[in-house]
Amino acid sequence: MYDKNNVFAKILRGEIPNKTVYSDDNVLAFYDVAPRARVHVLVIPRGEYTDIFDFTQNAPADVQVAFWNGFRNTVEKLGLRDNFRTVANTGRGAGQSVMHFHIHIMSDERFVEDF
Ligand code: DGP
Repeated sequence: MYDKNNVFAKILRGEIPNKTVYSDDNVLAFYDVAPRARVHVLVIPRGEYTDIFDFTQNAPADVQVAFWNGFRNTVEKLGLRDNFRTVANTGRGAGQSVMHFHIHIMSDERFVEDF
C-alpha cells in the first residue's frame, strides 16, 4: 500500500527541496542526495506507485508512455546517450528504501573503462 508520507511524495508536494533535472506533468527527475556515481539522478512518476510492478500493472498506458518519455528527456538533458546505467531496486530485500517507484540513472567515466 502506498504511503503518502514517503520522502518522494514529500518532494513531489514541495515539502522537501530537490535539485531538479527535468520536470513535466507526469515525471520529476532530480539528483540523488547520496550519489554513488559522478552523475546520479532519480526519475519518478508523479502518480502514486510503490514499485515497478505496481507501476507497470496499474498505471494507465499513456502514463507509462509519458514516464519513459520523461526518462529519455532526462537522459538527453544530462548529455548521456550511450554511457549510463539504470537501476530499479524493488522490495526492501533488494535495497528499495523509498516506496515510490523510481529509476536510478547513474553514469561515471569508470563505466566506460570497465568495458
Ligand atoms: P532506493 O534505495 O532504490 O530506494 O533509492 C532511494 C534513493 O533516494 C537513495 O539513493 C537516496 C535517495 N534519497 C533519499 N532521500 C532523499 C531526499 O530527500 N532527496 C533526494 N534528492 N534523494 C533522496
